[in-house]
Amino acid sequence: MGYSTMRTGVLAAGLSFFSSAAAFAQDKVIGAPVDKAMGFQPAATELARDLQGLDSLLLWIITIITVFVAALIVFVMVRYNQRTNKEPAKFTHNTPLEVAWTLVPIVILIFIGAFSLPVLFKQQEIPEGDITIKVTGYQWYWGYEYVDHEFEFESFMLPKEELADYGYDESEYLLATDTQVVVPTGKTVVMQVTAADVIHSWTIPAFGVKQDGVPGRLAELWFEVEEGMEGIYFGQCSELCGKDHSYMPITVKAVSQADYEKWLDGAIEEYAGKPRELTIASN
Ligand SMILES: [Cu+2]
Repeated sequence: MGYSTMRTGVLAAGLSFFSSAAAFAQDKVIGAPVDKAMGFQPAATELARDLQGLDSLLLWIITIITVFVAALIVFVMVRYNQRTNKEPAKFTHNTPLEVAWTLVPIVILIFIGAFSLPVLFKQQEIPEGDITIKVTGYQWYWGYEYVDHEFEFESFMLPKEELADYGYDESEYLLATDTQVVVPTGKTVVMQVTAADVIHSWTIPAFGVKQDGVPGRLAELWFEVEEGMEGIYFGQCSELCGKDHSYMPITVKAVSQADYEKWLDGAIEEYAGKPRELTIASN
């Protein structure tokens, strides 16, 4: 086999791989950072919506307190400066005032806690998952294991020149990976997060999840992408883990249940996993 035929063979193999990858091109990118934007990425899960709601509630409370304190300072500066208030008051205590400025912050903190603790517990109480995926952080890439089907694959950042081959835009450099974590919408996904060398952190901002992967430990997070939110979501390793920390992004692709099963069958074949049990016309 001459060089050119060998090259053609490699190209053909590459192309057949890309032909499945090229289908990415139509996928809508939902969870990605936007240049100069300040808000959150669109919330794709209930958890993310809760977090964003809590954030705006806190922003209101912070704003009201800041404006109130600033107004008090300005009032004191104007009303009680040396010129307008020649004879300063001599008292040192005011019991009602002291009781008030102790009680009011307590009430504010209890109010905040009443909203923030349920959000925290919802994240931390891991429900029974429809799908379990174990994610392992390595220096510097991610490994994913679909535990129910006993197959695993790795996920590397795409170099600039390969983005187009996978259907990604130039602007998705540093975010897009060669393989994607594919999950169905409307299903509970439990991610078991760990690491093999140093501490990494797995996150998808649009899902409102982030979890450190610590070597020797298995932590969990969960999410359920809402139906109608099918698309691509990006995240990045969020725990400084060495030289290429900025080059181990995360790509999750949320698809419909039917597309998920199609992908799953292909992945089981490609990565030699355990076939899924076929449910006969039960749904
Ligand atoms: Cu890292």
